[in-house]
Amino acid sequence: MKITRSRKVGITILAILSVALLTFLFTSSNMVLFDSKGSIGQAQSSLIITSVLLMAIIIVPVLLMSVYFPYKYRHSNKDAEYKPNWEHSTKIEVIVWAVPCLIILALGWITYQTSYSLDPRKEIASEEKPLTIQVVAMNWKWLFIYPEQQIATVNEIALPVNRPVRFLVTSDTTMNSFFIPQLGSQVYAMAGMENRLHLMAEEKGVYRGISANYSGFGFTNMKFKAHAVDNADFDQWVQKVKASDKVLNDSSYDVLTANAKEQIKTAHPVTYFASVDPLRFKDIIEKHAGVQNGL
Ligand SMILES: [Cu+2]
Repeated sequence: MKITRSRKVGITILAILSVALLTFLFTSSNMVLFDSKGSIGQAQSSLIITSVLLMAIIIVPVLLMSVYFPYKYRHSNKDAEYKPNWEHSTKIEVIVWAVPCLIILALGWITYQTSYSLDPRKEIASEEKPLTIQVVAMNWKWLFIYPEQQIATVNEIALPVNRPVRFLVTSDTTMNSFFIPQLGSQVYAMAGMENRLHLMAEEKGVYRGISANYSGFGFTNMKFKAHAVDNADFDQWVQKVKASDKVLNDSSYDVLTANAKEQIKTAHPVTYFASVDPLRFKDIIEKHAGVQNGL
């Protein structure tokens, strides 16, 4: 078969476009997963890179050969060796079995190690005592309770840098996923149960928080900001929240549950609650506990 000239031009353009797209994707500053500001996130991005490079040991030569061999042994190339009866090469067999086996062993070992070392439930080793933040996914906003500080917020958190944070995550609605991409792992927020996630910010900054699991009409408004600040600024932020004239009690919680439809159009504004009942988080989980047990 002869490749027509116009087809050649088409293939060339396609190749150039793909390379351009890849270059754009890899240089765009929006690759937050590879621009991690947290200890967990850094370990995860290097895990992704290591795995891709390991797999590239096979993929890259195969891609090159799949272009090179058809080209070299094309019908019109009279110089290429022609061996219609050739059927076995021990050398090739050894390479095509040994290399992938070694790669799978390496990948398996790395995955085995990191599924323990990066377990979201595992506490981050640090001299600082972890800060606890209880996270509640609601329709369609995030409620955060700081049990030690006795405060609560909607759609905003602050956390001290270089201090581990223990997130206790649940949902008062359908399943969501709590995710601050620049700090690391996401974890599911599910009604009737508490999931745990340990993260630590290592650099000051404002990080985007999202739900990574589609949860209905107002999903797009389930966004929050995580402010990683130094200790003094964190205390100041707590004081700012404590100065609010709102408190989180049964009636204000009911308002949060009831105004869900408004969040289909607009995001719930950042809200501070100066106090919160200590058992609020437990009550939210227990409200749904029967559902989990199939009752
Ligand atoms: Cu689950």
